[in-house]
Formats: sequence, C-alpha cells, structure tokens
Amino acid sequence: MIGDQNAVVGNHVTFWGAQWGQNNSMSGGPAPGSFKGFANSTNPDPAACGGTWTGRPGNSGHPPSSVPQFITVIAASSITQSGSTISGDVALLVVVQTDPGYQPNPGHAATGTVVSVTCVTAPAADNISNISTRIRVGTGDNVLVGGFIVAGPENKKVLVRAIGPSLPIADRLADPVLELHDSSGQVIATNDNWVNSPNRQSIIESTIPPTNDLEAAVLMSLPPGTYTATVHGVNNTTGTALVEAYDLDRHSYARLANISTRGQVQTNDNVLIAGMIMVGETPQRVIVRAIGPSLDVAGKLADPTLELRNADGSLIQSNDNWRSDQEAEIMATTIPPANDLESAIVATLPANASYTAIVRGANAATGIAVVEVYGLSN
Ligand SMILES: [Ca+2]
Ligand SMILES: [Ca+2]
Repeated sequence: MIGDQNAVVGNHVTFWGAQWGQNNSMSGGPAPGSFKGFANSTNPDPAACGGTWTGRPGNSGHPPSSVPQFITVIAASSITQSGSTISGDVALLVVVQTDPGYQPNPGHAATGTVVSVTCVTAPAADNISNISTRIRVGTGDNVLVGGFIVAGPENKKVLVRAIGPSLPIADRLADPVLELHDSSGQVIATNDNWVNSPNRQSIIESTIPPTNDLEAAVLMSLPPGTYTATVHGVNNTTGTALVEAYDLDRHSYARLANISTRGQVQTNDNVLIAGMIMVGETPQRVIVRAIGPSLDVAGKLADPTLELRNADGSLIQSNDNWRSDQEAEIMATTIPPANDLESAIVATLPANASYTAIVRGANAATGIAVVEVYGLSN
C-alpha cells in the first residue's frame, strides 16, 4: 500500500516497511505509526477503487515472501486504527515496478517506482454529463444549432442525439437529421436515422438510444475542442426538436465543459430551452447566459430574458438584464455578456438533478438568440 499523495507516475515509493508512515502521505492525514503497509483483506476482493481494506498494526499479518517485478498496490487516502484493527479506503490502484531487495520483514523496506495509476475519477466527478436544447427547427439560419466543448487532455466519448417524433408535444419535428461539426465548421459526422448508423450496436449499448427509428444519433470519441450539432428536418420540414449531448465517459479526464445553443426564439412552446443534468458528488457552480443583441446575425433577439428552473418547473432564479442583480459575481466569472440588455445568472446547482434555462424575448418579442451554460471551477 502507498498513500494517495504518493500515487504519481514516476514517484519512488515505499509500499511496505517499518517507516511506512514517514514515507507516505495521505490526503486524509497521517497513518497510525505502527502500520507497515499490508492489508490482510479487502472489500471487494480483489481490491477495487472505492472499496475498503483492513489490516493489523504489528507486522501486518503475512506479507508475501517475494514480490513480482510489477505489483499492484492500494493507494489509501485515509487510514484509522480501532483496537488492533487498522482499516482504510482504496482511493486508487497503482502499479509499482519493484526494486530488488524485498524481504517479508519490515526492516527491509519494499520500494519501487509508480508506473501507472488507475481509477482516477476525481477530476471528472462533478460534471455536466448531459446537455440538451429544445427549440423550433426552421430552415436556413433557423435550424437548431447546439454547441459544446470537450475540455481537457484527452478524447471523450460522446453520444449526440436529435429527438423529434418522440417528443410529447404538438408540432414536433417528424424526421430530424443531425450533423456534427468541428470548430472549423467542417462536418465530421452526419446521421438521419440512428437505426441505420454504422454504430447502431454501440448506440444500443449506451442504454440511451433514441426511442423512435427516425431520430438521429452520432456516437464518437471526440478530441478536445469545440463542436456544434445542427438539426434540420428531412426535406426542409419544420417543427420542434431536441438536440442532446451525453457524456459516456465520465471516468475520463476530459469534460463536456459547456453548451451554447442558437435558435429562433418565438413564444409559448417555442421559446429557447436548454436543459442540463448535473452529476457528481458536490454542487456545480455555473453561469447561464442569454445572448441576443451582441450577435452578429440578422433578425437577432433585441432584448432577451432568462429563467433557470428546477426539473419540476419551479423557478430558481430569473434575470432580464445582467447588471441588475449579480453584476459583481458575473464580472468575476470573466465572461459577462457584451450587451447590457443580455441576461446572466450565476448559480450553484445541487448534483444529480436536471435543470432548464429558458430564453424569451422581453414583451414577447421574437428573434435569434443563444443560450449558454458554462461550468465554473468554484
Ligand atoms: Ca431522421
Ligand atoms: Ca434583457
């Protein structure tokens, strides 16, 4: 075993020995001084990240008489003693390339070099795992445009869906077509009906295929960057549709960092709606923006208003013009809207719940607007 703070590739570590506590550090505080680094049992067995283990303080039971060249060891973040039993958690699992000289005797410290760290979930644990937007789909500039960013150092597996015929509303888009574009605007994937996708089986295995065969889906591993998903109707048909991006890879370092969606804001059922689901251990702080007058398009919405609502539809917070309520907080995010008539809300949203952001025109005016949700780091 090693301490979680020692679990870095390339570190030289002591995973067994009389000086274990001095050679290891844990985010949960020091280990009992008598602990030598051996777990007698784990739960589950074999050990898994998020599990627990127990041992004994003295010579820690019966360590192996020899160790292989590569050995998997537990990285613990917290170790406590109760009577003669020591127990702790399994924060990570680490592969160590062992040094020669090991003996099952705590006077001969077992040392080695960390060559890999697994089960690294913490950086992605608090995350917007799903982002979605519903709006009336028109033609030309009024197709549905959903944007999102894959942030971080590695690829992320994402399922993008275009939903229409299964929506429980009137005037839905009967047969959506989905296109995924990279940051240069180039089409990197297109799909009309998900059942004809070459990834059909993987989409089924994601557990969230569209429910209607005419709906569209793209499942891809995306490198970090910005993406837009556009939805239009087959043969220029129109109607209300939903575009969604799902994070299928929550254990990756990469994150779905935000959504931005542009569409035509009308009235009643056809206002601009962005949905998101927060998952993770702790609340997520976000800024939601409604952008209109600063857009560089014809027919833009002159004066947007914004509402943030819970899954049951209850209002969390609303804003018309961003400087009126939370000006200092919004400035502190470094991304205030460019026009004083645009709207913004900073909120801390409990995890494992869904939310909607609704954009309307002041005085029921209509026009093209963008709604954006950014996850903030604190
Ligand atoms: Ca279709
Ligand atoms: Ca406004």
